[in-house]
Amino acid sequence: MALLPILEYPDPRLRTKARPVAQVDAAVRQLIGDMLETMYEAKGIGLAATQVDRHIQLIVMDLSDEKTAPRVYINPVITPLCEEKSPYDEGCLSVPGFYETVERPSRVQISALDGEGKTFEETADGLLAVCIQHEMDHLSGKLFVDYLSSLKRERIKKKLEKQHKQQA
Ligand code: QAP
Ligand code: CO
Repeated sequence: MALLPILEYPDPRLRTKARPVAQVDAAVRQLIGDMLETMYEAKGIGLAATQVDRHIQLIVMDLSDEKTAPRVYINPVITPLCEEKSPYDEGCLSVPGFYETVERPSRVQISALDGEGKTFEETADGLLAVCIQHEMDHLSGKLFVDYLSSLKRERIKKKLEKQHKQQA
């Protein structure tokens, strides 16, 4: 297993649209392991392949307190199950240090392949519903900052660009 570098906003590679996974083979399984390790090390609860510059439809997540419940979603499809939206203070490993409220449908149906390539379905609400929608946005090149006012988004962009320059 290996730690992978995480792309940070406003890196244009975060705007790439992910392709579907054709086959859950050894290379995909390797990437799943590396992404889980990377997510745990960064103290994240969710990570999309886009964030580690791999443009395939793959998401890893672990919402458990003890970090003992890894979840894998390949080629996920979601359908909202209600009109009602709920607010949540979201963050992102690609937008470190910033948290803002985003509203999304409160209940969704998820259909995906698991880490073995087997189809599964589940109904999500609460944090799982927020997280799967946030991570699926990454697969289509979208970030939570896109839901904010342009003023807030520009402020975040400038602060991160400044940090990146100081790191370089
Ligand atoms: C997406 O986000 C998410 O700024 C996953 O300094 C977030 O794992 C879904 C993180 C909230 C639902 C609700 C962010 C770690 C982790 C930071 C994350 C940071 C360190 C974010
Ligand atoms: Co994110």
